Amino acid sequence: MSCIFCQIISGKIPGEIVHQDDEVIAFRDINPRAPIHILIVPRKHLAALSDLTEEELSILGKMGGIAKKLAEREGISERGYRIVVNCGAEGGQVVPHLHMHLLGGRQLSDEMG
Ligand code: DGP
Repeated sequence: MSCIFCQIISGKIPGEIVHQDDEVIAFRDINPRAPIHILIVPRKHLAALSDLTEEELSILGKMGGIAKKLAEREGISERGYRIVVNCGAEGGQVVPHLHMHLLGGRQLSDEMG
């Protein structure tokens, strides 16, 4: 099992887990770009958004709902936050396991890329 996120999901390597259910896990990013930087990750190894089948797309709604709840729990819901899903090399995806970034706790740049 070479995927770093699969290893966190299975408990082989540690992660600061802030949410888990039967389909999705969320943990703090090891290299936070904002005071709150959480990764929301499906347990199933899905490589990237571009690889999802029609049936698999629904996981994004679940991940978005968890991001919303985590933002509330982390106290950034009213101030605002950003959700990012990088896809592929030019999209800046480094870890080839689908994930959603939840970023907040400071004024984020208006640059989108
Ligand atoms: P992306 O560029 O969208 O593929 O973002 C991957 C993120 O994963 C990046 O912000 C750093 C984070 N990351 C990489 N390895 C680890 C790890 O071992 N543990 C944790 N918690 N985060 C990691």
